Amino acid sequence: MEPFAAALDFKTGIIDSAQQRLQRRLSDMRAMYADRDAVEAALTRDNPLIYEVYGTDLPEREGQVLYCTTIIYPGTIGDEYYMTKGHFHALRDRAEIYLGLAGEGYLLLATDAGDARALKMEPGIVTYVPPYWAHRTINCGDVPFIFLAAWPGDAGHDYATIETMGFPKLLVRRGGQPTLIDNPRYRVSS
Ligand code: M6P
Ligand code: ZN
Repeated sequence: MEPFAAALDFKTGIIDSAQQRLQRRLSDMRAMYADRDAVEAALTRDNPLIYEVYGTDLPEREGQVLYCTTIIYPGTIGDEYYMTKGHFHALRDRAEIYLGLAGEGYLLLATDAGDARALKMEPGIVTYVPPYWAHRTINCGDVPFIFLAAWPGDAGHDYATIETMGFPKLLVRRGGQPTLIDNPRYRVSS
């Protein structure tokens, strides 16, 4: 492989040489929101774009470091903020780092045993996802929340566990403030 450089625009999250890796709309992640009535009501109006990911085409194998930017748009479904699907790594002992670039949000983490943490993210904050922790990012602000992520090339994404179990905690807007509450659907199969 040849070494390479890329330009990352901190304001938009776009990496000049990178492709758009994915775009997720509400219909792609309806099982992720706790308030199913709010999901269905929102989908009768439109199908909002929740987040986009830009990344470079690197081999997904041991020894590589993959990286991408994520742009989560502002909004809520019911009172739950727009967020990523969230995942464990398929190889559970693989870690990840995030760097906040624009906007504000939270990194929500959880273990299989039901432990949960929420870390505030904003420009210049680096957060660390240790091995064995599932992770999801959430936009709690009024502008796009943008961050850079880097993780081992062989980590892989396990979405199915989160799709069926959910996270132990939810971040919701209460009195205009981001508030962490217990997830009433945790471990209840969707
Ligand atoms: C971060 C990284 C990516 C991930 C993306 C979107 O940028 O963790 O690996 O794909 O967020 O999150 P998700 O895959 O959970 O939808
Ligand atoms: Zn990850």
